[in-house]
Amino acid sequence: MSTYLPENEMLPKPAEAPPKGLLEFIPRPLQISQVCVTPSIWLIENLLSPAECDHLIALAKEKLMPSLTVDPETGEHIQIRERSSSLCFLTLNQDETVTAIESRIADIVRMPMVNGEAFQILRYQIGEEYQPHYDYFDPQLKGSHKALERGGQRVVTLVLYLTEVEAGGETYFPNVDLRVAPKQGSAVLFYNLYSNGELDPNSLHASLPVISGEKWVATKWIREREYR
Ligand code: PD2
Ligand code: ZN
Repeated sequence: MSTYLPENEMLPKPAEAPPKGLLEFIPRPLQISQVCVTPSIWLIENLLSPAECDHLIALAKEKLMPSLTVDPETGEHIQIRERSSSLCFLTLNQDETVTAIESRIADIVRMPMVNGEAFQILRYQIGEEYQPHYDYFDPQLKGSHKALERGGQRVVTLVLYLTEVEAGGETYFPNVDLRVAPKQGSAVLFYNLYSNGELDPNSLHASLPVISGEKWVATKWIREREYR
């Protein structure tokens, strides 16, 4: 149930485009704009307050570990050379602030909060990156079956920028040569599937190496169904 949008704007259709323009969200206005049609990429400015960004970083700071990814062969979480950051998994509804952010995101994407995976908080230091990859699970690969059993595909990805980065660290979509520069409190949202449910190969994306400074983000993946 929305705490932010009027009832008649709450039409929870999976993979529907988020509402465009200025939304009078509580506690502050958000600006949502589409920056690419295929793949469907959206920029959300002012999604988090500076205090919320700092809070997410503080929750993760002491518990960082090398970043893991899902092994396409086995479905297990493994460390790979292509992803050289550190991460911390939060839990769903970990505290009031996390729940408020999760609820805000569910309102924007018009999908149930229970379809969301818990936040991953990532820290990239100088030279660290995530090379081009897909967030969806390729059903042809054996390891994807285990990942898909729980909630189905990752329909939507949100990367929430928790800090500014002095240089580098952009989120990059190589097939459309689009870069999104981190800005504290903003997020990039993109669909990994077309609205008919087919995988969108143009959703290929990367986190470019940090050149100067440090990059902190929170990622949120939203599944087709309840993630439990
Ligand atoms: O940190 C990013 O910008 C980023 C970009 C692409 C993170 C991910 N993918 C991810 O964690 O999947
Ligand atoms: Zn990704």
